[in-house]
Amino acid sequence: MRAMRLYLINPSNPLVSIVHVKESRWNRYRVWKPLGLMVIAGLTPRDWDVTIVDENLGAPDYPAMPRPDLVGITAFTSQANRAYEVAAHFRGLGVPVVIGGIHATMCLDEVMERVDSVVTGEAEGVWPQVLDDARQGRLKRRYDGGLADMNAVPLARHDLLPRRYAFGAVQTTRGCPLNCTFCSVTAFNGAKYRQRPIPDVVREFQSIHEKHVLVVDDNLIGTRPDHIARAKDLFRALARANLRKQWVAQATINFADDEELLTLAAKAGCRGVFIGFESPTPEGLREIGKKFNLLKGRDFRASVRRIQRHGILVVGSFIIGLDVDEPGIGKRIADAATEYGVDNLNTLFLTPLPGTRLWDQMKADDRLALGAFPEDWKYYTLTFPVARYKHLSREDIIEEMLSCGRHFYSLPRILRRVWDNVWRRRQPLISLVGNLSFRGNIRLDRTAYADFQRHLASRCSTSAPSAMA
Ligand code: B12
Ligand code: SF4
Repeated sequence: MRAMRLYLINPSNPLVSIVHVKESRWNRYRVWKPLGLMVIAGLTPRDWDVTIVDENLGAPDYPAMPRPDLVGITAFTSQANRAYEVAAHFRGLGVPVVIGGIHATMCLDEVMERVDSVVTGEAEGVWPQVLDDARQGRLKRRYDGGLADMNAVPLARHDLLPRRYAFGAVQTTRGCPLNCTFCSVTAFNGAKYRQRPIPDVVREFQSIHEKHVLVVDDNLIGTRPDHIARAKDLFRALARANLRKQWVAQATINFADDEELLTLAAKAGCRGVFIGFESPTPEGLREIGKKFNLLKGRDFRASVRRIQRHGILVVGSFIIGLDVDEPGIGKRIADAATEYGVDNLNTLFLTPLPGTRLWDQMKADDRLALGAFPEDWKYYTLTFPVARYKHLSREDIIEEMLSCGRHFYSLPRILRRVWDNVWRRRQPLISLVGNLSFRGNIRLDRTAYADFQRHLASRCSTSAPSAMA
């Protein structure tokens, strides 16, 4: 049997500033590996000749590449347009195209019209069948992987990507019970927190050549005591394996509540954590359903300090554009993040993503300001105001976002943070790089917003009001 050739493609989204590596060299540290495709490659029998194409590293010359027998495309919502362009190119050559991932799952009908076959949900349970069917020329229109058995998650093929990334990537758990209104994770990966066997995770870490690794889990430590116990076991195993890796992860603020957990995480190589604070006000937290942050008596500053004392940097994430947000919210977020003492701040526009509770609500209330799909999906990056916000017009909310960046990333505030890290011997260099990278992006964001506004002005549909109030 001749080897079948498979291309697995991660489409770019030209509007996402984090992929503009050329404009800002700091952005090298913010381009991450397409782990989903590396897992699909890990599920693919070795008699297939697999190439992973990450368009974030530069547009490939597809016509100059050998003709594949099958193309698999992944896509977040924001990548859907480019995914369709790539699909059209290969279908034009008579090559069957399969698409999978979150957008395909949430917007099945739209996707079905543009590809030969769709895999919804997690692919572990169905991908071997897809390949067999493709080999026999009898691909079905749809396969549904549902939720995978975590024992069936293969080692991702870390060997298939070039060594140009700053970070490797690994996943240890899936699913989240918290189901925040704006987030797709519970809808896609389920409410049950599922964990991979620890030996698999250690082996996968060992196969990653980068020194720095992103643990992509949405919440590495989970929510319940048994989840925390598992996280501790994982950290002990990673420390025992003596990997000499430094990694960053996402967690909820309860990471700070257990000294033993923090000690073990640091010993295992944890150097940074992304924490979703989401809103500086209890009303905001209630609006989006982030119950964990509402815990009575929670002192965010003390929690952040406790994490940092273990040599772990904290990146705080906030959302702008909630119904409770009024003019002044940008500065308010910057001040709250400064008061909490986070090392970096990442603020995003409230964005209704398909499949979320927020999407259902905003769609029902006719609050999608950019609703010409699939064309408009490229703006669903959380870096453009795509909805109608209650108290902020489009111009207002952009100004609030810029004001937030200006306040948090003012040079005096950056220097104070970096000095604090020098003083406490806490990775001052990484802190400086991170702060300058975010500061550098403010200029790019300003240009992107101007283009966005021009684009909307040139569209007749912009006659609709841009804010509710
Ligand atoms: C790591 C990550 C990133 C990395 C991206 C790395 C990369 N290129 O993949 C970074 C930080 C760059 C990133 C950026 C963004 N992200 Co992000 N990200 C994640 C995160 C936390 C993990 C993704 C991951 O690696 N999962 C592990 C792999 C194994 O799972 P998977 O990709 O889902 O793949 C499985 C299936 O989907 C399926 N599958 C996937 N692709 C394919 C392809 C084929 C052919 C087949 C058959 C099957 C298949 O099989 C795989 C195995 O089961 C997810 C949350 C999550 N739980 O998924 C959010 C998530 C995907 N991100 C999200 C968003 C919104 C974004 C941004 C738009 C905004 C932002 N700033 O966060 C940007 C946009 C980037 C862009 N290019 O346009 C949303 C997407 C929602 C949506 N509808 O699109 C998610 C779900 C988070 C959320 N809170 O809702 N992200
Ligand atoms: S935002 Fe975080 S805590 Fe909330 S549902 Fe998504 S993954 Fe879970």
